[in-house]
Amino acid sequence: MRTTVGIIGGGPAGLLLARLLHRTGIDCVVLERRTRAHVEGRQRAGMLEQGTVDALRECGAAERLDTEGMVHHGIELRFDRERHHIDFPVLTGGRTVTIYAQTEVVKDLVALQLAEGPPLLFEAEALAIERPESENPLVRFVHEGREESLHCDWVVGCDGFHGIARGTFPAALGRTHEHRYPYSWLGVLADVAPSCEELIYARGENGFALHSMRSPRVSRLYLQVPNGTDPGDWPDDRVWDELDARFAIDGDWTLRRGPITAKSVTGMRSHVHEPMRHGRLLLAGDAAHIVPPTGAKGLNLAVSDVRVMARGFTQLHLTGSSQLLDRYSELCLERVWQATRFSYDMTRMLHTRPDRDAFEEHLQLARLRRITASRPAAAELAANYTGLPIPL
Ligand code: RFL
Ligand code: PHB
Repeated sequence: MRTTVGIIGGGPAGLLLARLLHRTGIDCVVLERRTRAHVEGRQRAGMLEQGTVDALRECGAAERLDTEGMVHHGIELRFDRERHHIDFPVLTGGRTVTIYAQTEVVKDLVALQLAEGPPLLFEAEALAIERPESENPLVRFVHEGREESLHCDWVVGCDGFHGIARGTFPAALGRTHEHRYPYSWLGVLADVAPSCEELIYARGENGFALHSMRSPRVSRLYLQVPNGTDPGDWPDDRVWDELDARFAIDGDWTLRRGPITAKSVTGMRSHVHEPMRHGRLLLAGDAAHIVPPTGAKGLNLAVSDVRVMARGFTQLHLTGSSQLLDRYSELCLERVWQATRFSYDMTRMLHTRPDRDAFEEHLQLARLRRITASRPAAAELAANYTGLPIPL
């Protein structure tokens, strides 16, 4: 097989890149090691920045998003039994975010790609990337039990945190920065209408809790739990009781309870790999960087990476200039580090460390009070949450 751009990974990054390239007439092939059902069912992100929504719209992938996505004008911060609204349009000059599950973004992109191309192979696992420094790199992969080669002009690793692309960078040329957090998230899906119109980020006495949603009938909730927690130790009543305690305010508010349909625990880390390009191999999304989910940035960063990359490939295709592609890593990393900083700050401000002390707790509350009392401080949060500009 031969193609211009070989894409490893059919998550949001790989699928959107394929769509953007296809729209400008650049041929590509996507290799995805899992089944379609698995990729479409993976329960993950839910918050799309305005720029992410715009990108999906521009490539004709927002028909369902535009009818089913829930536009949010802010978030609520809860601490000290008080609730505070952060108004995004007022603080950012009109920006909003949209709640639309990653599962749905992926379903929409898969359906378009299977209908219109370019080729998307499921159960096609990339084993190795060869000659990334040359002008004709190749991907060796297994599909339907047969080993095959995909000859490319370029290879893009959109293969997530556990993929093979990042490991292909020579150790001496790459650098990894990592931070691990001493807590995890227990995430649940519940068949019950959301208890609020906006997302609630709560700093409770026993730790963080987040109220999100998937639809007018399905709630998505998260609880900070210790690393190594077994979801089996959290029967439904315990989950609801703890959520109740962490969201508690002085005043009227009720958390609606309903049947829990899924429960899982996710560890939290920050991870950045520099650079994001080596020869003709480029990385995008979780393959290059991971942020803790508190800032809701992971999927949005994956989208901004591939937007920059698609611009670069388009420039090369139309003008023969590789100027943008040559700056790909530098352009993306600027925004990646800003999102890494924001996600780290949000996480540290809202979670309780196992080695908590009174000094740290006072600082957390002082940060939260500053945000709710000072318009510039709130505007800074709103600008980061709704998404910093893409350097294009
Ligand atoms: P993905 O989604 O991991 O996709 C990578 C794909 O590559 C495939 N693959 C291979 N294919 C072929 N050959 C190989 N050798 C391969 N190795 C791997 C995998 O099967 C997979 O299909 O990465 P991508 O595309 O970069 O997308 C990134 C996002 O999925 C991720 O950043 C977000 O889900 C993070 N995230 C959130 N991001 C947001 O922007 N907003 C949120 O609200 C948000 N909430 C979350 C989140 C992530 C969470 N978890 C579970 C980590 C909430 C949670 C709980
Ligand atoms: C989600 O809806 O899954 C979600 C929303 C916001 C976050 C993290 C996860 O910060």
